[in-house]
Amino acid sequence: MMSKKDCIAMLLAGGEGRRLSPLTNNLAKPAVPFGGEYRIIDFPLSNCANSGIHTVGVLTQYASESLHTHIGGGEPWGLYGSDADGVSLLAASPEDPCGYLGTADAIYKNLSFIDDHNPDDVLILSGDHIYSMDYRKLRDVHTASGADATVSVMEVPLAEAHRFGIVGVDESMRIVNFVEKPTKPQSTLASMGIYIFKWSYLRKMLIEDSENPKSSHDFGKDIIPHMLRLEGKLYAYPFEGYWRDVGTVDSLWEAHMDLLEQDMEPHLEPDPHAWQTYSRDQYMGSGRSPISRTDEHDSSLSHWNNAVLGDVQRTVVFYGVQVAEGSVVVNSVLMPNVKIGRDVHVAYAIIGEGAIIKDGTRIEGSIGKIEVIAPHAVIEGSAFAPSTALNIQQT
Ligand code: ADQ
Ligand code: ADP
Repeated sequence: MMSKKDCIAMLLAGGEGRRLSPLTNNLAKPAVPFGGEYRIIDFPLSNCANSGIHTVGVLTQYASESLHTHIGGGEPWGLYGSDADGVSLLAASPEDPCGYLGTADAIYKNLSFIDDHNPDDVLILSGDHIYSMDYRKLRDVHTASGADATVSVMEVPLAEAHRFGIVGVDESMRIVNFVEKPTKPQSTLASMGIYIFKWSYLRKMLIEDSENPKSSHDFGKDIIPHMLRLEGKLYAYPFEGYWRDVGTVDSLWEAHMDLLEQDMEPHLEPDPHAWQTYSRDQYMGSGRSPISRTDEHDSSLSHWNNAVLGDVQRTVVFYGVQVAEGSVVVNSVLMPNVKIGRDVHVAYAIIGEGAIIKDGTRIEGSIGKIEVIAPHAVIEGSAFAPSTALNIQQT
């Protein structure tokens, strides 16, 4: 056994990401590009680094190579070093035909990894959230209340509440009820899917869950409701910063548009000097400047090494992007190395990494129905019609 740890993090990154399709056709959801120079998983990994959590297990399964390549030895986040510290990639065993059955099963199948570190507490994180959070504050509240588990929560719009686990609390913030993704939500206080558990308690819950043939082995569907049935000490921690689950195309687009709102409160990185978001591309010294707001194009974010000759407005432009003359791009996201020809019109769309949009193409989505172009697709035609009607060649 290695030396005893106060707290380690387990980062769930194995979901298939069907709701982000086609961006996740060959890519794990946490490896999807975000914000001009990052991948989604850079946010929880940077939060660990900034919160002094140096031992992180990353549970991968679907399209795991894309994540393994990105994370490597954890160097960009400073999460490397001795055997006891750093990032460990914990892929579902290829010999196991079932793989990780659910989020709780993924942790259960790595009991011995956690036991080796012998932590007091285990932080369970998701690979598809954009936020900056100091996990030390969550842990302080968890320790002070003596809880078995503490769930980070925040208010969400009523129209979105059905996408989340919805919690009810008493005046001491103890959780008294929890419904996973209710069809008719009774409240708007949502679980962020970020939990801290006493390891001795979680260990017991996971073993019980593994023995239950009716369980789907998921934290939201099974573990949290089971804890409440057993009257476990489950508390809520109200988070007040910026946080978004970007598991759907619309929420991924909205989080990009949030980046363009300079005055929005709360903002993603309140103090960029105190809180750094790290990424492999920066670490590799790609020669790219940090993302910056372009003056001439109203409220767009862009890298200097793009060739943007067309009119690009309210759009996040990743590196290596080309937009030829006569083209208009508004309210959109152009992922790395997108090439847009002449006289193209793009609105309310996410254009996947390396896609080629030929001269004269029109791609137009709307709020609530964002158009998505698959990575490396070659597109010509009109997207007033559904995207399936486009002439799409996969390269
Ligand atoms: P969801 O977001 O639906 O709800 P889900 O996407 O299933 O949760 O899982 C969260 C994370 O676990 C994702 O990063 C995903 O990639 C990963 N994951 C999924 N299945 C996995 C598996 N078999 N092995 C490894 N990793 C896996 C959860 C909670 C809700 C809460 C929302 C907040 O269940 O209660 O409101 O998060 O976003
Ligand atoms: P995805 O659902 O995009 O494939 P994950 O693989 O991470 O992403 O799985 C998330 C969980 O949410 C799965 O258990 C899936 O069954 C469930 N789910 C899928 N679509 C929806 C939806 N529209 N609303 C709520 N939950 C969903």
